[in-house]
Amino acid sequence: MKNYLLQEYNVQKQSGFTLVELMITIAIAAILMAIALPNFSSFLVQTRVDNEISQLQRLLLSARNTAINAEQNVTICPLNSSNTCDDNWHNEISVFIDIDRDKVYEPAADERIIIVKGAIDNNDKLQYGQDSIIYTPTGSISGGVSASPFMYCPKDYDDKSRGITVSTSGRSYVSSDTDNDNIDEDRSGNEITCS
Ligand SMILES: [Ca+2]
Ligand SMILES: [Ca+2]
Repeated sequence: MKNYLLQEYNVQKQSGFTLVELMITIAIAAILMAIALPNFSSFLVQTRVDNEISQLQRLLLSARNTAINAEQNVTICPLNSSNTCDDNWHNEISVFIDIDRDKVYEPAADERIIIVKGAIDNNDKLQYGQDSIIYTPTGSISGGVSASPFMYCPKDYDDKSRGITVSTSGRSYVSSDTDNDNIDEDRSGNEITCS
């Protein structure tokens, strides 16, 4: 009898998880997933926005540097199917030497493409108040800049929106969270929000 009890005890000891232990494990895993998943998606969105903003900043810098170094007018804009600037900034954005500053890319007139950035995520927004920015050989802007900055707003995460302000001197400034509330402001202190 004593041996039998001991044997039964051993069997139970060896069986690994009891049902209660298993349920607790699953419950903890479920809680961890519930905490981790939204953080993970938010991290992915943040990465996407940061990546797009740095690509756009690189595009603006290349446009300005090319204008200065090549001593040519350089236009940055989304080109439509007739190689003309339009304001669909969520599409591919091109930087090209625009000798006659007419916001039309004309390879036949020796104009050439410098760099192109791919279209953004379909559900996100990228807005700017003008259809183009034209850099002159001095590095400054011809034809003015939009009063509001470039604004990149990811779908469902408005607070993760970021922007770039281009000044008429040709310099550009990436937005930052100047008042530490986890939302980016432009240089004038206005929060970045798309319309
Ligand atoms: Ca042209
Ligand atoms: Ca802020």
